Amino acid sequence: MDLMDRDWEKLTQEEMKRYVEEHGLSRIKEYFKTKLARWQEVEVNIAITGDSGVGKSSFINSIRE
Ligand SMILES: Nc1nc2c(ncn2[C@@H]2O[C@H](COP(=O)(O)OP(=O)(O)O)[C@@H](O)[C@H]2O)c(=O)[nH]1
Ligand SMILES: [Mg+2]
Repeated sequence: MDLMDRDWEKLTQEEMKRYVEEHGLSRIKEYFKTKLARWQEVEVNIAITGDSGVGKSSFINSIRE
């Protein structure tokens, strides 16, 4: 486990503790539901590089909604 994992774990523990203190243990399911859905809101920038004709445009077109 590297330092970043530890930091993240500590932050998560503190956040969970705060949530339980505020909302009670019975609402913990909501906490995880919200927490696990957060990845959907994260903005991700992707760069595609490569030689001409290797399929960059096709790849970009296929992953676009
Ligand atoms: N066999 C194969 N051909 C592909 C694939 N992706 C793209 N191509 C073909 O490779 C050619 C070049 O693709 P393109 O997306 O224009 O490449 P770009 O120059 O990197 O943008 C096109 O004729 C595509 O149909 C693939 O995954 N497999
Ligand atoms: Mg292209």
